[in-house]
Parts: sequence; structure tokens; C-alpha cells
Amino acid sequence: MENIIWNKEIECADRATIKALQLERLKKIVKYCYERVPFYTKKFDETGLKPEDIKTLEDVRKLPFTTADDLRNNYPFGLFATDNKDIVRVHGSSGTTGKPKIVGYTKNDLNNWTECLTRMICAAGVTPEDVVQISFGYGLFTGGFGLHYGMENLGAMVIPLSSGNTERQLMIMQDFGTTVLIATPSYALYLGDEIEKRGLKDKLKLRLALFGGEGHTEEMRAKIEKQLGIIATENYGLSELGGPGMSGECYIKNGMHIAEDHFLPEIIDPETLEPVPMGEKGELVVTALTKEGFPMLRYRTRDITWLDDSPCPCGRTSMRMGKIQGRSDDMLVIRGVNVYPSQIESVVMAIDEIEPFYEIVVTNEGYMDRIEVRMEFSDADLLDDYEKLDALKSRIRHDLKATLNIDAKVSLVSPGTLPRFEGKGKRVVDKREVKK
Ligand code: DLL
Repeated sequence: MENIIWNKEIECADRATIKALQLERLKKIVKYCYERVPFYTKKFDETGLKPEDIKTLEDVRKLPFTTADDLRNNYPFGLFATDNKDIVRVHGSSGTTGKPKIVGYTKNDLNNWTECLTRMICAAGVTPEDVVQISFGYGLFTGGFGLHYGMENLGAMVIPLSSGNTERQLMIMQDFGTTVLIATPSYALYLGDEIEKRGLKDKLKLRLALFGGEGHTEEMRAKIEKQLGIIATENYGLSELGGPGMSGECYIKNGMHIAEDHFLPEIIDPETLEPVPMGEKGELVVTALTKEGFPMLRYRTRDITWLDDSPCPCGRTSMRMGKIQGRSDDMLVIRGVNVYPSQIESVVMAIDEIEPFYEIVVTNEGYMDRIEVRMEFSDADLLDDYEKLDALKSRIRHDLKATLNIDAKVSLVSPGTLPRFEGKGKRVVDKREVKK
């Protein structure tokens, strides 16, 4: 399959060229923020920092951080740098409760966003011949619109279905000959399960999927790829930095290429806030280098990852970021032990007799935290065979203990009974009064 590099000049530029461009843009955006966003003016003045103090890329560390709380405190438009008349679109975070984090785009911002997405989808292997079913939500969520404009810019045929209505998704997938699916991995898993159950795989032309908006384990990706007979790439972004398009895997799948001419990434130790050496894990902090409507200096994403500047066989020279290891606020502390939901997902995916759907329920009995992992067994006949069911439960409990270092209750439920998700999955139900 032809693999297009959309913007060779930037995507394959040597490191010195990229760094020079980043520095030029960093200086410009710092001055822009200082002059136009009172929030930044105040922050700079409090510490005596002047835009002229930014002389090298490393000087980015002199800048103040911006956090999710800063967005909330300035809801809805307080961090915008232009008049509302220059804002042509707003989007927001995907949370369903409370006030969303609102971001705004000027016309130029939308053009840059489309450019970044076009690069990303080409890197994944999409071509103008593809028929692309966008099953990300359209709305305040950035996923649907972001991918939409990128795909149109490339010249692919776009089916703007949005998420949900699985019957219709499957009908259109067959009737229109969809070749590329855009979905959260949770929704792709749900679709894949339905396709398998209905024996539709051979009636489909799917060859590729672009996932994003949430993480998945490699085991989960392999399962969906097999189920649908496709390859799936992973893509990352967040509303605060404009949405998808910040980084995405190429077809080689060895880290997500960052659009470094628009985003300057750093990795910090979330406790000390100091930078960590290249390749080490920490919290991703990003400065948006070109945004006009909603510029963002040193945004603390809370996502844990690492950077990789080694060359990629695809020919792109951009820095890559590793798979998100979890959010620093995703981590559950159970009886003093740190537990990431992704660890549990790895265990679930390794057991053949279990479906890939699961739910993690955390409760508090007295002072004791309890964790229960609910899973679906695949073979409905197991219901009549208590001995086998018990043996399976004990095996899973043993595997969970070996991975998590704590005892978890295992509950096996009938196939098809746990929730399915059309957007991002919500697999943790924390019922504790005081969450740790
Ligand atoms: O999820 C933007 C997006 C849409 C990216 C579609 C890719 C594709 P938000 O709704 O603001 O924006 O959520 C951002 O989702 O901080 C991460 O914690 C998480 N996230 C996004 N992509 C990934 C990924 C969009 N590939 C938050 N792996 C981020 C892990 C991800 N987590």
C-alpha cells in the first residue's frame, strides 16, 4: 500500500531545522501570550519574567505551567487571546459532568489543525482512495470534527456517522464498503464483537483503523486487529491542545510521531516538576507553538509517557512519544498499592475463556479498600459447570495477584452483560467515599 508523507519538508526535516523553527515560534508565542492574555501577563509579572528572557529552547522551563484548574477558573473564554469575533469554532473536553474545558480556534488554528491531522492519517496509511467511517462523536468532543477535516483535506471519502447506533454503523460499513474505521478502541471492541457474532467479517472491506481518545493495552489492540482483520494505529491529543493531531503512530507502530512544528513537548517528574532524561517516563507537558485563539504555555497533561528521538524506519524524523501509561489521576490506590486499570486489562486479555469486556469496582468496607474485577466468560455452558467456573476464577485471581500484588475479588458474569461503550470506555466504578 502506498504510504504518503504529507509534508516531507517538515516531517523529514533534520533536527537542527526543527529546533530552530521551534525556537523562533516559542519566542513569538511567549510574547503573544504575555501581551494578549491577562492570565499570562499576571503570571509573568509576578515572577519578573519577560518574553525576552526566552533565548533558547531550554528556556521554556522558565515559563509558568498551565493546569486544568486554570482552564476551569477562566471558564469559558478567559484564556482566549483574540476577540470572540475572530474565533470561528469552539470545542471542549469530553467529560460528562461539571463544566467542560472550552477551547477556541481562529481560522488559522483550524487550518493548522487540519494540516496536523492530514499528516497523521497519512502516517497511518490512509490514502485518497479510502472510504472512511468516522465513528468518533461529533460535537464539543474534538475527535469527530478533527478527523473529518483531515480526511477531507487528504481527499478520502468521509462518512460522518458519529458514534452510536451500532446497527446503522454495521449496515453502512457493509453497504458503502468502508475501508477505514475511526473510533475509540472501546467502541471498536464493541463493533468487532458484533461483527464476529453476526459473521460479517467477510462481507467487509475494512483494512485499517485509527484509534484515539483513550488508551488500550497492546493485547487489546491485537485482539481487535485480529477480530476485524485490520491494522490499527494509536493517536493522541487533548482538547486543551486542540484535540487529535498532536501525535499519532505511523504504520510501523513504534511510538506516536509528534507534530513538533506546532507542539513543544517536555517530560517532567510530576513530584519535583524537574525535567527527566530522554527516554524516561514522566508527565507530558506541552507548549502549543502556533495557536492564536487559545494559546497554551506548558500545559500539564497529567498523562504519563516518554519521548523517543531515535530514527523511525518510516523516514519521518519527528520525536515520538510512547504509549500513555495512564494518567497520574487514573491511578487507583488500593490498600496503599498503586493499581493502573491497564494492568488489569493485560490480565483480562491474556485469558482465553474470558471476553475482553471488564469492569473494576472499588469499594470501602470499614477502613479496608476492596477491588472487584467483573468479567464475562465466553462459553455460556460454563454456567452449568461450577467446578470449571471455580477453577477459572481461582486462576484469574492468581494472575491478578501476581500482576497487582494485591488480592482482588473475581466475579464472572454471563456473556453480553457488562456495559459496552460507544465513545470512551468507563471501566472503573469507584464507590469509595474517600477516594485515594
Ligand atoms: O480525547 C482528543 C482526541 C480525540 C485524541 C480523538 C485522539 C483521538 P479529550 O476528550 O480532551 O481529547 O481527552 C484528552 O484523553 O489527556 C488522555 O488522558 C486521553 N487520551 C487521548 N488519546 C489517548 C491515547 C481527546 N491515544 C485525554 N492514549 C488525554 C491514552 C489518550 N489516552
